[in-house]
Amino acid sequence: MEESGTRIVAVSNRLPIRLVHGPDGLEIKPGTGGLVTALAPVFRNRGGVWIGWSGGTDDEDVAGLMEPASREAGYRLYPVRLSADEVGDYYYGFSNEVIWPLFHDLQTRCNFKPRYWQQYLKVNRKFAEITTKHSSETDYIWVHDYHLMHMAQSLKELGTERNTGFFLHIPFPPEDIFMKLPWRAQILRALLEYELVGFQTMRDRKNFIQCLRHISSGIRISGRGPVVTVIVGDKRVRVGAFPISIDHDAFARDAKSKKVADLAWYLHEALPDQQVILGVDRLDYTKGIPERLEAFKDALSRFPELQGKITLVQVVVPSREEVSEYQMLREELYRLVGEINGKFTRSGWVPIHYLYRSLDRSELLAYYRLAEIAIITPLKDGMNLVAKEYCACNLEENGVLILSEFAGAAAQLHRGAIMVNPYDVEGMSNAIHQAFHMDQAERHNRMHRLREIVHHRDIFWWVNNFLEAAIAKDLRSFPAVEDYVPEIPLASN
Ligand code: GDG
Repeated sequence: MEESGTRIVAVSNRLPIRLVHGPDGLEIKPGTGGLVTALAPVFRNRGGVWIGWSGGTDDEDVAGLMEPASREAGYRLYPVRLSADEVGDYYYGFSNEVIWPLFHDLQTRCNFKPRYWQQYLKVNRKFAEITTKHSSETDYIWVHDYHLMHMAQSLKELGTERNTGFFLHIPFPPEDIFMKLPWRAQILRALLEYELVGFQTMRDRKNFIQCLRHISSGIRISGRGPVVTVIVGDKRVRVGAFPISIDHDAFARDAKSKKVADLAWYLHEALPDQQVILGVDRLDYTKGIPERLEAFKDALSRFPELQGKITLVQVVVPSREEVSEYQMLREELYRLVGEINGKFTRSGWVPIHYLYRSLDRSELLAYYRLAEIAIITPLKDGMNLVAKEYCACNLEENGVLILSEFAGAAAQLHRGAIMVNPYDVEGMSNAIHQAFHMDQAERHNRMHRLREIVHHRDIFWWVNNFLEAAIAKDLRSFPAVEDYVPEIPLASN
């Protein structure tokens, strides 16, 4: 490589961009989802590199789009090209039909096809080859998420010496669930090839260490606190809990802007004398959306004083729509919303406003600002950034957060939120009732507490903690440069 000194090379399944077919051919748009929200602001203008799949298939030539995209992003982007077969078996297959459901404790949804595993290995190797090409020995390779658990091992198999760290954005399951994975030993051994393995919560870290005991009887733990060293045979791996977060100040600042404030006022004016209860989720069966709609229906039935006084705004962002399970969920949601609105709607009041699309950032922030209650009830979630974003944008500190016990965010936010079991429809319905009637003083106390946590434990705190554990450095070693333009070497692909 042409530069010396440590650079951070992020590697994730997807680049932080989306390819969209526009009137003039392929166009580049910012990516969506938790990983991008969290990492993009940290990487901007700091001289780093991001390697990932562009989202298209082999036949689409995306290399030419990377230069403008890199300039726009403020770091270099290098695409990994995948064939349609690889996308089918590595991404939709192994990642999303095996690891995603299993790690969210939904093992009955898993499809353990052996050919998925073979493609997973092949694609991890492909990522390792491209990372080898675009990095040097002094770089720090920071691999993200469940699609790439095998990458450090693939790098070693290629003879590439790099300092590597891994962060798992989704939960790590308890041993009795993890052990169902036919490739459990290979995955655990592959994770031990990283120098540092990070999880969202202490519970995930505990589950991982518990699973390691199954492949080796002689494991030892040294150190205390969130990051410990695990010694398995001749391997020493640092293993830590690093709860991911958001750029709190950017959310709070943008929520305060006139544009968002005006939009929030305008949207709430259309719902006079209502408390708005807000749900925002990617279309996913882990997010507990049908159970939440059932709970809302139950609340309207058991607490009739809520009728005409509360409106659920449920935003569902389309995701993985090519997969039949996601199509079925989409249909189920339409059916449930139709049933509830059909039963309760009356002149001047529609109980559920259902938005099945992605909102632009201002609109999303306006909903965060105007909602008196947020209801975030995943069946299981690595962290859940929406919960933190809602708190950051609740400038008046009068909102109520209803939060699932099984979101990673619960470990930090449980004292200020109303905690619920997302499988307990009546319990969630009681929580809606409690939130609706909560007085201003209690709302303020709880929300103030929540906002303090999100403010102090923000995304910069998270990155610094990880880098500190990984390379004994923090972001001050990678200062952001105004108007930074990443150099794209010619023949970059
Ligand atoms: C994975 C883990 C973990 C949502 N709707 C819109 C929109 N969003 C943005 C939110 C938020 C992100 O998408 C969703 O993040 P989550 O954390 O809630 O969930 P996942 O996408 O499943 O993320 C998760 C995360 O990784 C990070 O480690 O927390 O547990 O599953 O940032 O704001 N953004 C826009 N319009 C929308 O309509 N612009």
